[in-house]
Amino acid sequence: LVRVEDDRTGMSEQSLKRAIVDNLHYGQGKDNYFATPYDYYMAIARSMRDRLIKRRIQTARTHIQEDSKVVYYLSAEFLMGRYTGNSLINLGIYERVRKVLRESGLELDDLLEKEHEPGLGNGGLGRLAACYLDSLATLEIPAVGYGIRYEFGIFEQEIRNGWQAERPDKWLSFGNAWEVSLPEYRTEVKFGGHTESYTDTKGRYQTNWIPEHTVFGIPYDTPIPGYGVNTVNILRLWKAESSNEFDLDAFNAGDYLGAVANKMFSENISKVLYPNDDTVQGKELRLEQQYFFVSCSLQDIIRRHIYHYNSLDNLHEKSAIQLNDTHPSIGIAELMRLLIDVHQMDWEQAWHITQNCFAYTNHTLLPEALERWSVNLFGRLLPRHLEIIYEINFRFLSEVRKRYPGDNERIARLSLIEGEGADKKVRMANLACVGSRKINGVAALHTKLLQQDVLRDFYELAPEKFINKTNGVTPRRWLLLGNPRLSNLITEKIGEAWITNLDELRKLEQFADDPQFRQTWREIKQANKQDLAAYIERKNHIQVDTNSLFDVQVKRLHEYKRQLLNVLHIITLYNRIKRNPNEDILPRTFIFGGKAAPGYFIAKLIIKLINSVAAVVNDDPSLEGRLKVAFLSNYNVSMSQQIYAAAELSEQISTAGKEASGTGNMKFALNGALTIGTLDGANVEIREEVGAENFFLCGLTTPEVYELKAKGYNPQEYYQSNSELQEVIRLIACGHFSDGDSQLFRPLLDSLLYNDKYMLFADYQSYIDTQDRVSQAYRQEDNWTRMSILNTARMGKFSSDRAISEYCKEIWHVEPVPVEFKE
Ligand code: 26M
Repeated sequence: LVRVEDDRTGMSEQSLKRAIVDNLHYGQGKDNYFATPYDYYMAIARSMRDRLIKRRIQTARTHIQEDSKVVYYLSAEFLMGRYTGNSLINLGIYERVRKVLRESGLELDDLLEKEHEPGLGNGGLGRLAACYLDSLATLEIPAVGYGIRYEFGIFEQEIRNGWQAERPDKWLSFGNAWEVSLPEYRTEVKFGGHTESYTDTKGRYQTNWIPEHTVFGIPYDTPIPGYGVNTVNILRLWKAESSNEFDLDAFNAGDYLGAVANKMFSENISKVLYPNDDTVQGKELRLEQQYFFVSCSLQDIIRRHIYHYNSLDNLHEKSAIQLNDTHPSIGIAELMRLLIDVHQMDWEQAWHITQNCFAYTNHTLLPEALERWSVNLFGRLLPRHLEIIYEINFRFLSEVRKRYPGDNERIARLSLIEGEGADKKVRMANLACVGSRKINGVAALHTKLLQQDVLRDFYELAPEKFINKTNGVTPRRWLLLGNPRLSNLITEKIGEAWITNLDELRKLEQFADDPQFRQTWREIKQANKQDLAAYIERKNHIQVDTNSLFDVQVKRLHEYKRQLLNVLHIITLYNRIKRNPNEDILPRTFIFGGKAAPGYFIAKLIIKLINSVAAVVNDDPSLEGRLKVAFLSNYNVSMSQQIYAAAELSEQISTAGKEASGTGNMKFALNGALTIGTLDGANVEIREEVGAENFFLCGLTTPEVYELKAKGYNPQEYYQSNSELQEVIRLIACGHFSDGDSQLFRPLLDSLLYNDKYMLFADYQSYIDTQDRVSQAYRQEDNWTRMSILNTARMGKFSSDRAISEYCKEIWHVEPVPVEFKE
C-alpha cells in the first residue's frame, strides 16, 4: 500500500528521502555529484525545518483559538547547541533518517557535525534558557523565547603556546538553515534625546520622548519542538538594522557622515555577545543591547495581545514574562512607558499590570556581578525610563517609610538608586525585585542565601515573593542525544517513559546489583571513553589510557570555580610519584575545558598553568600510563555532550556559597559520573538525591566559610602546616612548569599565599583526602559501577521538565495546551 504524503511533512522513509533530495536540489542547488557534506547537512536541516513549520502553524492557531496564557522567557543569552540532531530526536525520527541516509552511503552523525553551533550565550545562564525552552515545548506550554540574534556569538577559543587566544565566531557565514526572518514584524526602538511634557486636549498630563536615534529590530524565528508532542514553540531573536527613513532625512540634508554614523550605531547593537559572565562593566553598548531586545519583545507582545483582545486591561492574565537575571529588567520601566505614554493608561493600572506580568530569576551571589548603571549614562540613553524609575522609586520608598519609619539605612539599601551626586547608580536587581510578583533563586541553598544576604531587605519586606526553583537540564539533549549507547540500554531495561518522566530512572535501581547489567554499563562507559580518547588524540595529540579514571572539570574559567585547586591535586600526585617512583597511584586522565573572559587575566593564567602542567606531565616517561592532562580547546555545547557521556569523575569544587546552582553537575551525574564536590549550589540536592554514600564530599560548608572569613582567614596558617602543599607551591614557584621562569605564575601564587579569596588552601587537605578516597573507590570496580548506576537512577529531580512544571504552577499559572496535528 502506497501512502501519498507531502514531501514537506511526511514521516515515512520514502517521504524523508524525497524531502532530503528535494532540499538538496532546490535549497542548495546541488545534485549528489556536486554535493558536499555541508550541502547534505543543509538538506537534512531544511527537511526537518519544513516538518516543524507545519506543526508551528498548527500550534499558533491552537493557542489563539484557546485564548491561551503565554510564557515569555526574556534572556540576553540562549546557548542552544546544534539544532538538527535535537529536532530529529524530538520528532522521533533520528533512527529512521539515519537508515535512509545509510542506504545512500551517508553517515548521519558525520553530517550533523557540519552544523555550526549557535553559541549565543556564555555558559550556565544561557544554557539553562535553552533547556527550559525544550521543556516548555515538551510540556505543551505556549511559550516564546525572546533574545538577541548576535552576529558573533561566544568567541572561538584557540590555545597558542598554552595561552588562550580568541577568534570571532562567524556562525552565520555559511547561512543558517534554521531561522526564518519576518521583516514585516520589524519593530522600532528609540534611543537618547530628551522628553517633553504637555497637557493634552483632555487635560491629561502627557510625556513625549524625542529620541536622538531610532533603530529597527527584525525578528528571526527558530522553531522549538517538544519531544513526542505536536507543540512547536518559537525562539524569536532580534537583529538591529538602521531605519532608512532616518538615514534618508540625513542624506537629503546633506549630512552624509551623520547618516553613515547612524547606520553604524544601529547595526552595532546586535553585533556581538559580551563574553563576560562574572564582573559587569558599565558599557553603554551592553545597555543598548538590553534595551533593544526588551523593547522589541514587549512591543511584539503588546501588538499581538491587542490584535487578539483589543485591549490591554487583561495583559497580565494572558502573559507571564520571565526575566532571566537582571539583564532584561529594564523591561519593567519599558512596559510602564508603553502602557502610559503610548497606550494612555493611568499609572496605577499600568503598575498593577506590570507587577503581575513579571517574575525575576536571580543567578548569582557574587556582588561584583550585580548590574548597576550610572544614572548619567542611563539618563543619556533612556531619558524617559530614568524618569519612570525615579517615579517607581518615589512611590516604593514612600511605602517603605510607612513600614520602617526613620530606618534610613534600610531605605537607602532598598532604593533603586545608589549613592549620591555624580556617581549615582541605578540598581537593576532592586528594580527587578520591586517590579516582579515572584523572585526565585536557582537552588535551595542559593535561594536561602538570597533571602539571608544579597536580597535580605527585599525578603523582609515581601517574603511571599520569594520562591526556590532548583535548576534542571533536559534529558533529551543530555542523555538521549548525547549518550545513545546508555539511552538504548536504559530503554531496553525500563522502557522509554523516562524520556519525558525522568523519575522513571529509579527503575534502574533494581539492576544495580545485577552483574550482567553492571558489565554492560561498564562497557558502555568504556566505549564512550574510547570515542573521547580518539577525539583527544586527534585534537591534542595526546594518547590517553582508556583504563584510567577520566577526571573531568569543564565549565567557564573562574577563580571561584577553583580549577586551580584541581591543578594543585595533579601536582600533588606528580610529587608523590617523583618522591617514590614505585608509589601505587591510580592512573588518571585529567580533562579540562572552558573559556575565560578575554579581559580576565587570572583566569587566562590558570589556563596557561593547566597547559604548562600538561606539557611536563604528558612528556615524562616515568608518568606513562599513570597521569595525563588534556585541556580541550573551544569547549562548547556539542563538545560537552561527548564529554559528559565519557566522564567518570565530575569536579564540582566551587567555594561553598559561590556557585548559585551549577547545571553541568547534573549532566555528569545523569550520565553516570560520580561527583567530587563541595556543599554548594545544587550539589547539596544532588547529594541528597543520590545518597551521601554515592557522592564524594569535600571542603568547608557555607557557614564555615562565613565564620572563617569573619574571624579573619589567613592562608599562611594552612600553608605553613602542610608540607605537601608547600611542595606543590614551591614547584610552581621555581619555574618547574615554565622552563625555569619563576615569575610567570607569580600572580597566581601571590593571590593564593597572601589573599586566597576563594579559600583554596583552607580546602586543600580535605580535597586531597577525598581524591584519595576516590582512587580507592575506583579500584573496587564493581562497587564503583553500582554507585554510577545509582547516580543515574536517582537524577529524576534534575529534569528541566520538573523545574518547568514548578514554574508553571507556582509562578506563571499556565496550563498545557495540547495541539492536534493533521497532515
Ligand atoms: C552581565 C553584564 C554584562 C555582560 C555580561 C553579563 C552576564 C552574562 C552572563 C552576567 C552573567 C552571566 O551568566 C551568569 C551565569 O551563567 N550564572 C550561572 O547560572 C546558572 C544557571 O542558573 C547557574 O547554574 C550557575 O551556578 C551560575 O553561575
